[in-house]
Amino acid sequence: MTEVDVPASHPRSESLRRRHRIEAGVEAGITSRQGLIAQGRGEAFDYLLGERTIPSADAAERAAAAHLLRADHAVLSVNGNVAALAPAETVELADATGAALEVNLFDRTDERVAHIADHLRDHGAEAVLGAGADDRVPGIDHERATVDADGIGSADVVLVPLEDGDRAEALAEMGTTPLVVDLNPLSRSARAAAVPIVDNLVRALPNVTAHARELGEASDAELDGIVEDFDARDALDAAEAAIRSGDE
Ligand code: PTJ
Repeated sequence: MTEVDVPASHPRSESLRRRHRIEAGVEAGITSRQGLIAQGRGEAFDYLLGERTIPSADAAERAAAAHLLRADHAVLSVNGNVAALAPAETVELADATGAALEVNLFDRTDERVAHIADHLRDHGAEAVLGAGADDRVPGIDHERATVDADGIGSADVVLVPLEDGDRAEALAEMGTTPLVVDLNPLSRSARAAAVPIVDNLVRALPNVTAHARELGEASDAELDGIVEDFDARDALDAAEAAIRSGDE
C-alpha cells in the first residue's frame, strides 16, 4: 500500500500516512532504520497527548518564533526523520525566519547528508549546510558533534527537532540557545532546551512559521518580552500533566 492508498476513512489514516513517509524515507536513503523506532516512540506520546497542540506547546511555538526572529544567526538542524516527515514545512520555517538549514545526523554518512540536502532542495531550499563538516560541538563523542563552522558551529540559536541525546545540552554549554521539538517531555533534549516544544513536529513547524509571520513586524522589545515571559519548566510540567491526566 502506498501513501495514496490509505483510505481517509481509516481511523488512523493520518498516522498511517506519516509511517509511510518514514518508510519511504528509509527506502530513499534519507531516514535511518533507527528512525522507524523513533517514529513509534513519538506516536505513543502523541496518542497520549490527544494528537493536538496543547496550549503550553502553542506558547512554546510562539516563544521559539520570537527566538528565531531576533537571532543573529539561527540554524534549523535537520535529521532523517525531519526530512522525511516535513521537508516543505522545514524549508518554509527557514524562509519565514531567515534561519539557515543544516543537515546533522546521528548515523552520519556523506551519502545520507547528500540525499537529505537534495530532498530539501527539491522542496524549495536554496542553501543547505552540513556537508562541510569542518567543526565540532565540544563534549559530544558521536557524529552529531560534526557541524559546519558557518552553520551550527557559529549559530546563536539552533532548532533541534526530534532527537533525544546530549546535543541540546552541549549546545547550551557552548552558549547557543537550543529550541527543541520533542513529544517526550522527559527526554534529555526537551529538558535541556531553552524552549521545549512538546508537540508533533508535523504540527509544530507550521505553527512556529505562523507565529513568525504574525510577529514579522514586532519590535525587538516585543520579541524580548515573549522570550522572557516563557518558562521552560512550566511548559514541561504542563505537557507531562496533559499526558498523565488526559486534560490540558
Ligand atoms: O537521522 P539521524 O541519524 O540523525 O537519527 C535520527 C533519530 C530520530 C533516529 C535519532 O535522533 C534518535 O534515535 O532519536 P531518539 O533517541 O529515538 O529520540 C527521538 C525523540 O523524538 C523521542 O523522544 C520521540 O518521542 C520524539 N519524536 C519522535 N517522533 C516525533 C518526535 N517528536 C516530535 N515529533 C515527532 N514526529
